[in-house]
Amino acid sequence: MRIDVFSIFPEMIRGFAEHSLLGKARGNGLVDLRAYDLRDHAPDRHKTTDDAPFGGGAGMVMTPGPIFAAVEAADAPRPLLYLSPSGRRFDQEMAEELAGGEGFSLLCGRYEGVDQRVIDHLCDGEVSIGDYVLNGGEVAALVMIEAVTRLVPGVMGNAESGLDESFSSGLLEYPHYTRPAEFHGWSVPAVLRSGDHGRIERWRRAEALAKTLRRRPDLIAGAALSDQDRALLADHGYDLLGLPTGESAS
Ligand code: JCQ
Repeated sequence: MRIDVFSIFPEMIRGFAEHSLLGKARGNGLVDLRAYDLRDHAPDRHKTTDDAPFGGGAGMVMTPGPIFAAVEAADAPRPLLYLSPSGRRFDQEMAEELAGGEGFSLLCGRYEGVDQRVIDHLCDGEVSIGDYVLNGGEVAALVMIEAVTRLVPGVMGNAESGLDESFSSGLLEYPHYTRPAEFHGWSVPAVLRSGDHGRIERWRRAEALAKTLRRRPDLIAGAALSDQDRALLADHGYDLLGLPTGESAS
């Protein structure tokens, strides 16, 4: 998988890649991550990549010339996605789509963002990682790179640990415990030490369902609950509004 990133701070991308699981994946040849410096395509000796906005106002806007030149010189893989708070929300489904492809590219803006003609005539889409404002697209690009590359077979240390996690089922994760069985007076739920794998599986599913109902009821719509799930929730003291109905059965 090839990922090209266009930024005036390419060292942010390179540094992260070195100090993450991505380092190994790149060594394996599984991920080919390339970070380009937009300043290399600036027209002047001051390496200017921004200018004042037409129409006036505060802040600076990234000029289209260096961005078009950098993307064309790299022959960047498509889709080329621009990171900004105005984009389509990045989620696990988009990560899975990108992980299933041969590659993609990310454009990171700074200041007030890029000239609109870059978005309209060079990029294939605009993506947001959430409803907050960052100083530039680099951190958002790193979030996308990590979420996508960990889905590429062979990238994670443990190939299986990526599969059973939060969101692959459409639900939040069940709680995890390890030794010691009692810590500062807090015990691990007895069911997990029972050795009854059927009961453990049902308990975990019930916990995941109940937690999702309580914290993220919006996710339940897309999770396709079975009749067994409904029964499990009722058994564990929850109705479909996420409210406990009484005493919980373990
Ligand atoms: C990405 N969610 C937030 C890009 C303009 C300051 O205005 C801009 C900031 C950016 C950086 O990206 C984000 C972002 N997803 O802030 C364009």
